[in-house]
Amino acid sequence: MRKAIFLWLAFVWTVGLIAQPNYLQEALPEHNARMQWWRDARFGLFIHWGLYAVPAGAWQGKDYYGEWIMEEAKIPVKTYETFASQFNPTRFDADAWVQMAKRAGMKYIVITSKHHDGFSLWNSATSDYDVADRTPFRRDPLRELADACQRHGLRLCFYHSIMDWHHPQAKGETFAQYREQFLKPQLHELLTQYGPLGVLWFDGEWIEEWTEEQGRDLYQFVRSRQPNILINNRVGKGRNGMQGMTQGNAVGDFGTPEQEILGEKSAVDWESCMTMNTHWGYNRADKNFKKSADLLWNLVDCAAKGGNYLLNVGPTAEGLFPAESVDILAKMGNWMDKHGKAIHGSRAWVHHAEGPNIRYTQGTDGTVYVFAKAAAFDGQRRLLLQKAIPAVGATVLRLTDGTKIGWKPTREGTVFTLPDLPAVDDIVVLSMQAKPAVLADAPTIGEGKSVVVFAKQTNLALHPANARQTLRYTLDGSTPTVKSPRYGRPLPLMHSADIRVRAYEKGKVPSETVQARWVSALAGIRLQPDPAPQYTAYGPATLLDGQHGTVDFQKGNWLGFNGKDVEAILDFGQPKAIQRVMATCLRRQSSWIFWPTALEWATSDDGIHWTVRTTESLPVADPAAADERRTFAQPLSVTTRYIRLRATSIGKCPTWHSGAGSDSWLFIDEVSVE
Ligand code: FHN
Repeated sequence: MRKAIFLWLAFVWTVGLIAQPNYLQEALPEHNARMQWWRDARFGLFIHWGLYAVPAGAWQGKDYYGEWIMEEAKIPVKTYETFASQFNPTRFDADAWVQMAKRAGMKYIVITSKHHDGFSLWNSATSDYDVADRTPFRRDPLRELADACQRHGLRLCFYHSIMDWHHPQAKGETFAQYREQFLKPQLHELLTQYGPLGVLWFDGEWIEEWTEEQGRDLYQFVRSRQPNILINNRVGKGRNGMQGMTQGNAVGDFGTPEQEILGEKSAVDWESCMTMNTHWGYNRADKNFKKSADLLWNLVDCAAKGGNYLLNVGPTAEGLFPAESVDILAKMGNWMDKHGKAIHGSRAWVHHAEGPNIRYTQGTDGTVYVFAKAAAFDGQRRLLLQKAIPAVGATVLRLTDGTKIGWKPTREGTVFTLPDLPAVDDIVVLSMQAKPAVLADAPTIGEGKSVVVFAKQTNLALHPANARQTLRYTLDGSTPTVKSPRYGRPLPLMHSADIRVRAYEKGKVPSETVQARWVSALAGIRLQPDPAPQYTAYGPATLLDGQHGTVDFQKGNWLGFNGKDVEAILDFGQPKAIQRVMATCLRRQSSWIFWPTALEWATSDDGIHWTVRTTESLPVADPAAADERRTFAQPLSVTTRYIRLRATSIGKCPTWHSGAGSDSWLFIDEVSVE
């Protein structure tokens, strides 16, 4: 009899394994159905909560840590574990948290079930390093959140770290045991005991023990327990760094840009996650909170580009949202109360933007929504749109109060007139039935390069997309209008120019503005290695274009190198007397960008035989270092035809850093001489 039962169970288990669908081969209709709620949601709350809230960012006289405090402050495991006895969030109220999120217009909550520190924020049967066994709190906050989300109609999701600093087997040769005997059993608990989950949001996948293959296996594992759950692209190894989008056919249902928003619209699902201040976990000293108006614009920008916005709160060890976060959520909710229908359920429209201050979305009923910052208006009450053409007789409404908005077609586009001036932080939203304007095709500047370096003088040729076009241009970086100079024949250039060109064509809206920077430089440049694909700006000429990148490094104008030294050779074409050499580098450690350890300058008359003239050692990276762009200058009185700069990268992120052991970044711009 026993044998028969065993054979039956073995048969059932085997059939179960064989019968498991391959969730990686999901048909598009099924995939779209599964993504639907998430695409409609557009807006979610991220919560980083755990033992790190006890020190609240402060340790041994420094107060700049966050959820990485154990690693960055090198707190021994046994010492860190003592935080558990101090974790007693008696003021935790799951309903209050969920209602604040709901009131803000958020549709899902992603909370850290386990962050890198290995502490489980639920009553885990797999580990006693959890909130139920190690803290005076003893309750199960994830259970209470699951119930509260059920009551208030939000989706509960879990952030779960693959990397684990606490589990003794979670590295090296024993990693497989950690994965099979700890990571998966814990996920099984979360997937079978807290009801239907919206998303499993993996993180910490960058460790060398983790592979794409293990990610695909884990994806199947999770989906086999909750077939309708969504899983981000950090389950595997396909994430493109902080830019977050999936490379190749790597596993995961959506991309995860972090602390940044895609520059363009994407037809691929993606979600930008961001902090309200500068820390994910609670930091008592961090009062650097963003304005609610800016966070709302981030949400609008994400929705316009077809993405979601996951905005983070780091609760205190008492179980409270910081007062600033409560205030921000309330202010965002006030705006979402009136304008949420332009976000929730929306999708990207044919045109997602019109300049920096106007965005578009489209509702499922076809309604076009226009989001306009106060800066989009002409200082009066008028707004000019070129990319949306209201249907004849269309009623245009301002969502704030349902006011009907007057509009009229003009040669430049459609002019909308508000009854009153928008306030400086307003985001005005108009709804209308409209069709996308047909833009004139964009012209080309020269050979289409966005930066051109020329010596002394050159001719600037502008090319229309077709013979019906008239080109209007500027050379000072301003946006061309019908009143700007009309292009006729190649323009002689003796100085650097910020070129902007628009094409005008009868029956069409003027083209997008095409721009390029033509630099009258003293030198040609050779660079090795090539910069990383995502940080090539305008190629090597970027180093000579006279424009410095900023700390907000995604805005281009930096050349980024991942884990590599850099060599740049300037050729003046003939011997040149110089006095000083300079190079500008970026430090932004939260994005794994560090200054080089040294800058070496050499000269040569033939580009083959070099004389090292000077070597400058740069400040050593340390956790307290603030973001900074700095130009490093060295006196160098010499007459030479060639200058060579060698920048030595730190190579790997330092041991105290969140990316410890991973390739660091070296960002460089503006190699110049005087
Ligand atoms: O190391 C984590 C960090 O602590 C935080 O959780 C962010 C949020 O997505 N993810 C990792 C850094 O990329």
